[in-house]
Amino acid sequence: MMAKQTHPAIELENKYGAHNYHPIPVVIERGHGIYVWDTDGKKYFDFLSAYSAVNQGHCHPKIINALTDQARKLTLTSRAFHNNILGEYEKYITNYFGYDKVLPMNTGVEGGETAIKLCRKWAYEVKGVPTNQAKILFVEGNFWGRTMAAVSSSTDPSSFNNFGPFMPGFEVIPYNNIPALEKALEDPNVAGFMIEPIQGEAGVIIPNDGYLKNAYDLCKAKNVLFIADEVQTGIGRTGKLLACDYENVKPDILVLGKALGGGVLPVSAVLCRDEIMMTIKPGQHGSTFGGNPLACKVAMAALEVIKDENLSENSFKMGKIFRARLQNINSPIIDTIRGKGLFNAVVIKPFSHNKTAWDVCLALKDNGLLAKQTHDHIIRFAPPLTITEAEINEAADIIERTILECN
Ligand code: IF1
Repeated sequence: MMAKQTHPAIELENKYGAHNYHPIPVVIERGHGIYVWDTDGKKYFDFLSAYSAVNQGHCHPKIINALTDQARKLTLTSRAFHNNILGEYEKYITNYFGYDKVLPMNTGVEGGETAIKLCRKWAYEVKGVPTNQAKILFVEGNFWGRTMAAVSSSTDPSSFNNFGPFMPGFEVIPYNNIPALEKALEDPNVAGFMIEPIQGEAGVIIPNDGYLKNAYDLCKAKNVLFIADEVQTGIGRTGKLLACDYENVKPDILVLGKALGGGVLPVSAVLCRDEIMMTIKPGQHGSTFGGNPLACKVAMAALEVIKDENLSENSFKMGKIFRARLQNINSPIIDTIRGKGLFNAVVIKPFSHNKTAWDVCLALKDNGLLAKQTHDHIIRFAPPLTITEAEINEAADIIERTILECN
């Protein structure tokens, strides 16, 4: 049997690129809608959606047209000057989500960093916390990016190990644990509580019904800002526009990213009321590309697609069908199935028949479906929200066949 040749593209990555990822061995060349094709022309269901950054599907025509039309006119002015697009976008997105103002950034983690800076500034200048004493609460299993502040709040050694020293003023409490939050909120210097409404990287961890509302109410009672990191759960992924909508919780600070860029550009946004946002004065925060006219046009198209194509509702409906199909798979290697909308995960019994989630993902790839494991034994399944009932059933057939083959 000929040894499998390493694809030239992978050889180049291995030789010239940092080894900071361990990708599934597939080389994608084209994407459209819920599908991607490799360099041999093999077609795959994309069941990762670039970690929920491609909710609208690959190369959505409306989004691509917005990108190319604007790219021919004006792409970047910096914020040293005004442009004719930013104000229109700021009005659009603040009305879309119901907030006074938006601070536009680029990546999700920049959104998180911006939220923390706003929270600290508000703590000192509005709440009256003594300078440099503000504390921000995070929860175990959180993931909000790879910057030093983000890894300073992490409980995952692969995120923080040997990257110290870490950012002070952060405290980590158990997720989905109201008594732990109550206790932490006894400290008058707590300024904010930042959480993912459903934890993504931790493996689609869904808190108990009522947790978000209870946590929000406890924060309100203590004049602490409730900061929702909806970078991955937002923009329709969980079957509502925002995961916080399931409990009618309106975060004091909302962080968006990923699918806000329609799968074509990094676009993030931090939304909040004037009392918080106006604590940052000219020259105190920003970014070269934040709010650039190209990103603004793409983001407006990305949000229009979510609304015009009812993708949050479709996510809800298709998610129910998908989980029902998974629950029907009679396999000894499936431990748990969980999810909301099209944000789902299958927990593989650790080391069942010495099959790991990685092995299952390799077999899924061979059968025409791309997914990626997280934490060794959890496989996330998150297709673009445009998927139809026929397509979700076809994909479920592949997943069922593959899991039964792995038994
Ligand atoms: C990687 C994980 C997911 C996020 C939430 C903020 C950010 C992310 C809830 C930061 C980013 C990405 C990062 C990417 C892979 C992916 C990921 F596996 F790393 F953890 F989705 F779960 N808040 N998540 O999930 O956004 O700065 O990346 O734009 O680092 O490999 P970003």
